[in-house]
Amino acid sequence: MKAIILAAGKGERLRPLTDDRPKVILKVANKPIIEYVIENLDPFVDEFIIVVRYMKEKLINLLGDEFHGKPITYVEQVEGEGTAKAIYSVKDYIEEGEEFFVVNGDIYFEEDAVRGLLHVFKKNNADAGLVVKKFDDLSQFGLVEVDGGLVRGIREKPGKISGFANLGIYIFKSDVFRFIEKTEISERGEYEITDTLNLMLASGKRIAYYEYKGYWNDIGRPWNLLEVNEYILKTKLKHGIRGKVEEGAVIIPPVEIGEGTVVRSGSYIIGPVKIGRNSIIGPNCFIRPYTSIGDNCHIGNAVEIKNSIIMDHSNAPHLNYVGDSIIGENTNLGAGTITANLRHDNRTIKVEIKGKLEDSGRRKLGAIIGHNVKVGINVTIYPGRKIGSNAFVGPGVIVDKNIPPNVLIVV
Ligand code: TTP
Repeated sequence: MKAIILAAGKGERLRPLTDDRPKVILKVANKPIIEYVIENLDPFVDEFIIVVRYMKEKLINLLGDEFHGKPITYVEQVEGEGTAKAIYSVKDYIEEGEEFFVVNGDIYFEEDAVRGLLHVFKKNNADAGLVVKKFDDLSQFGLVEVDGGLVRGIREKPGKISGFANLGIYIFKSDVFRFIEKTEISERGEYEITDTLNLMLASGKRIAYYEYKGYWNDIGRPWNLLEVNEYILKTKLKHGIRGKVEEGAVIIPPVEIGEGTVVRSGSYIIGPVKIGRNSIIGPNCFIRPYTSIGDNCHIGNAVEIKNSIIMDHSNAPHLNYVGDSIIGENTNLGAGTITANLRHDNRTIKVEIKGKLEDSGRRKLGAIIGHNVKVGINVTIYPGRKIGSNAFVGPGVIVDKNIPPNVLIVV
């Protein structure tokens, strides 16, 4: 069976981290999001087809043309926006009557979701299938209405009600393309696969559903990266030191340290923490739980980091505090630069997403800094503020507003 992975989206809500790359290659716990998707589909499929468009070269260069000996084919999305258009792009790769999985490339889920879906699809002799999960607040999701083991309808963003959410994991047969051809553009200007599913239901097709009880996250907004990072480190991390730890460093498991990394004396690391290869940690730094630090990073003297993602080739080298923050690749924090991660009034932190303020629901959220950023000394970054990729922030700047990419900001 083939798995179609949708990875053509622009990932605008994840700016600045997607300024120069597709969101599915962003690393969580030091591994690209799409690799978790592929690994969890792997036991059930013998071929992967990835639908690409935005910054596709970066994704193709990263994954190459096979995974565990199974071929990966890249297909450019046909003109138009939306998941239905993305799926339609693979029409010529699917034979008449063939069954195939379709999965959003930007979600985190585990194998059981796919196993359960396949099971209910076969058992119900269905024409299509999807995975659902119960949530108390469906305002960000599609509500899947069910009855007698089958789906009866899907309603996008039904408001603050509880029910089954559509998780973006499907099985289709080749006749889905016929229904996509009849799918009309939605209010938000996209061709949506949920509209296609409603057309299928209206014509009497049987759509099975599997209720998944495991962990799932839709990595649409920056703080979702922190949530998934925390989940993976909490549940999957195995203690293992492949680098060098100097005498006088304290490591409280589980901590994974990659080859070539040196942890210098006086560093105090409380797991779960994951550190990649060839990084230099310390001397005298404090790394607290749920932190992922990539390859070739430098975390220096008197630096405290907690609950954060630091991507490859980035540095917090002197007197920094990084809390509940995401730092992109090849970014440097000047000495004394501090991220604030808590409001004095203790209210949840709002972040500007596509021009609108959205409540992250988090009391603690620090900075979201893009790739190739140079931050000067003694910069103070307010909670939930973003710094665009390739920006230069001069010394002493107080970042109380988002900084766009490719700019120079001085006091
Ligand atoms: P979304 O998260 O809805 O869209 P996006 O990835 O463009 O992100 P944003 O809204 O922040 O700009 O997409 C859900 C999944 O479908 C995701 O895996 C990307 C994929 N997708 C496509 O492949 N093609 C598309 O045209 C769209 C809109 C999404």
